[in-house]
Amino acid sequence: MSRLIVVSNRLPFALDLTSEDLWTVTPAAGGLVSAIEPVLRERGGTWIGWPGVAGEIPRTPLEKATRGAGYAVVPVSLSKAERDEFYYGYSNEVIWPLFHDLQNFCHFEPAFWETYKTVNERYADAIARHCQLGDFIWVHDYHLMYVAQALRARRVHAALTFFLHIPFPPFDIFAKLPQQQRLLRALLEFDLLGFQTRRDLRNFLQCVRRVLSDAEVLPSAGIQRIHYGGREIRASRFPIGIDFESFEKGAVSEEVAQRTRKLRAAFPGCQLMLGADRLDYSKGIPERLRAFRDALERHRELRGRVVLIQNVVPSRVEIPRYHEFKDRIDRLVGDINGRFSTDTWLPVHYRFRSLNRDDLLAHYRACEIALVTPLKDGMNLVAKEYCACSVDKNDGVLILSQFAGAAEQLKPGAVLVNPYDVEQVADTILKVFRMSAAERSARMKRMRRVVRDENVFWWVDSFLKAGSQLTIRSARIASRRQAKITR
Ligand code: GDG
Repeated sequence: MSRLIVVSNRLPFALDLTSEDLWTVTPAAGGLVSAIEPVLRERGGTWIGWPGVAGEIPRTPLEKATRGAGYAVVPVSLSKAERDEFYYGYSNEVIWPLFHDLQNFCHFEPAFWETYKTVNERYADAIARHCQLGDFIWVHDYHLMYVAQALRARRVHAALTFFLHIPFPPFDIFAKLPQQQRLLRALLEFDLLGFQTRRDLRNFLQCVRRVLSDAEVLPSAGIQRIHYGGREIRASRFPIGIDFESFEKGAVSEEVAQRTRKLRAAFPGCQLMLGADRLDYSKGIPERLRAFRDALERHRELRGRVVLIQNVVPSRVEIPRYHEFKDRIDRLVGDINGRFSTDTWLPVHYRFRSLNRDDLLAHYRACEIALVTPLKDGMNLVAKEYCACSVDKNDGVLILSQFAGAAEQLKPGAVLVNPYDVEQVADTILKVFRMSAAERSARMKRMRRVVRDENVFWWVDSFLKAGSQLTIRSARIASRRQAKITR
């Protein structure tokens, strides 16, 4: 079995210097970490990434953070200017909004691209220093799309694989990117490219066809093949999953059961509806709040009988747009509670912080309805985690955005909505509020089956299977090359 080298922008924790000159270690929240951590913990390997602190990386806190992890950690450092232009700039003010179809939110600053390349080169250096013949090198996500090109320039000929966690946009939107050609050429330096859904794979292939006249997409039923620069690149869909068993086990634990009972008891006679997201404009939080407001306005039977628990995990607050976005959420929550609350009922319970795992699981288990309504999402793991934790008679109902990658797998059980259609979402809230226990259970059973079968280990196995032949082949070629040189 090859050694697994995972490369992602962030490590699974963040180091932070407090005002008292003390270092704190916070587990990173977010989909990528939730998915990769259990895999590396189980099979070992190396994780290369940035520990979230600009400037020099403090050795002792880093060692403390990684002790007992079950895998090796290789930190990559970023200066403040690099963090601003690579992470906040190109990654999160160009690629993130564009790939979520929100081109008006993009800040196309040419200097961002230069820093993006420089930082990708630093990751490439870290990989080149740590990888050995036969390693399975797996680069993750939109921050590191230039890494393979940087590695090829460093004469690394190993097989390189890449997975995109966010959506890939359709050509009409991708074409707005000033570096569209350079980015696609860089991506085609990988040997295997993985996407979340059929939609993303189709968009990517369409962009390759339209933007690169020297690339050829071969018609194929399974894994797609692209001929480019005398090489063959493979691309396919690998929908990411969750560690189903650990969520289900966690949800039935005594600790979580107790918190679940407490949460339910706090809202007698009400159905609980959950929103749990990172602070991000792609997650559709204001649209969801407007839909809830509309539901309370038009459907009086919901008043006093439904509560929306909206938890938002702070994220990227240094970017002004995220700050403004949080203000919008605060105002909407204030408006709804100001208009509809009574002496005994508050319609929205809103928190702006990260829940600990047991609390998060208790929320999943306690809430009869989950509102997962991103404007666009690569997958959305919250939707899957909610299903895994719906352990009481399969009684949870999932209202899911048709634009979340998860909709492709969960559509037989979820109630799909267009998150932009406030009235439709409002009517759907009423519909699921009235939904019979039998229908809820039948829908949830279907979803739980998919989430259980297509879990995170299945995802990793299918990706590794698709990539391992390439790794073995390139290791053989490299050792032949080495033998020739020594002869
Ligand atoms: C990216 C893509 C894709 C949420 N609230 C709390 C908390 N969470 C955890 C959830 C979940 C994760 O955060 C969020 O994952 P998502 O998948 O929903 O979203 P992104 O962070 O945007 O992830 C996404 C994913 O990568 C994986 O490929 O699905 O489309 O955008 O795991 O559990 N965790 C804790 N407290 C909270 O309050 N501890």
